[in-house]
Amino acid sequence: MGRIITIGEPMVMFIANEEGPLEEVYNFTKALAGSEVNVAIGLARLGHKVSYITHLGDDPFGKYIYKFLVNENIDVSYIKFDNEYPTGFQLKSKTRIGDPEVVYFRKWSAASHIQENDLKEINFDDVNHIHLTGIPPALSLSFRKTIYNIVEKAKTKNILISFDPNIRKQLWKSEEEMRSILNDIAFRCDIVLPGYEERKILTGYNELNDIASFYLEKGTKIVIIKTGEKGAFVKTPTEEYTVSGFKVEQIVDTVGAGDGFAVGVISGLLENLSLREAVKRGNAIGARVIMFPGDNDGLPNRKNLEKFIMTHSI
Ligand code: CKP
Ligand code: MG
Repeated sequence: MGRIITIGEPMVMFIANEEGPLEEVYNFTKALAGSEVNVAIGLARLGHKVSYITHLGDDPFGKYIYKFLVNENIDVSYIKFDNEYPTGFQLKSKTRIGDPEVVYFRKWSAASHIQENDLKEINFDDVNHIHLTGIPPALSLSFRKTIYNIVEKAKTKNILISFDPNIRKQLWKSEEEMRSILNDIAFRCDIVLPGYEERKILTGYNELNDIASFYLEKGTKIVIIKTGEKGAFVKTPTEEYTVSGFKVEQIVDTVGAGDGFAVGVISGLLENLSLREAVKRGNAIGARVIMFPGDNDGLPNRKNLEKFIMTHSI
């Protein structure tokens, strides 16, 4: 099945137990957040070998995250503890309508101090897939350079790279900078996975076909646009189609759906499923994730994935 590498910033997350503005909430549940770490967890639960690269503060948050990842069977040998900078954290509100409010406390975090030098120790020899997102390039210049460096390394070794632009406007200096960096990285990657809300901001286009062509014309090989409950739209230089979504009885929390989707696509491709079947699995995992309050607690093991596909197909 091969080995996967992903890199990012994990955070402790406090999920509000009560609805309403975050400043009025008294009770929170502690959990783990971070787009790339969610993907690592999902892939490991399906039995894949995943190495996760990050820096953690030498503090209780960092230790909690480290233990969480060890328990999930993720390779933590490239994780470094930093005794100068802390582990970041975030708050997430509880809501019945739309997306929850997310507030970060991550400026100057240990992970934002990741630098190109950190890649020197990494063994890329048996790596088949690298998954990246648009969050690390927003966190610091050194992390941005590290992402460019990993893309270059992957290219010289013919490793497939997937990229989820994951727009987080509050982390960028300007929308213009965000757009140009995220698209520049996307053009260098093999698979790009934009979200429905992200499409217009990144490409200026509204139509799925135009958005996909925007990336394909610049070198991306596969574009998969997530379209929420409608499923996903896929375009490659030779074909284009829609893959329908899954039934969701009750939306509990929308965060993490995109990461669940990436888990399905990546694991499917590594297991030699057709692209269509891999996207179908992505839709299933994304749908399951939003039925849970945390960002990764809905990521299934193999048995739960099979069960979900059987019971929730439309
Ligand atoms: O796009 P998604 O809802 O799948 O991403 C969720 C993650 O890393 C979440 O866990 C959060 O901590 C973050 O994205 C972020 O930095 O916003
Ligand atoms: Mg996303």
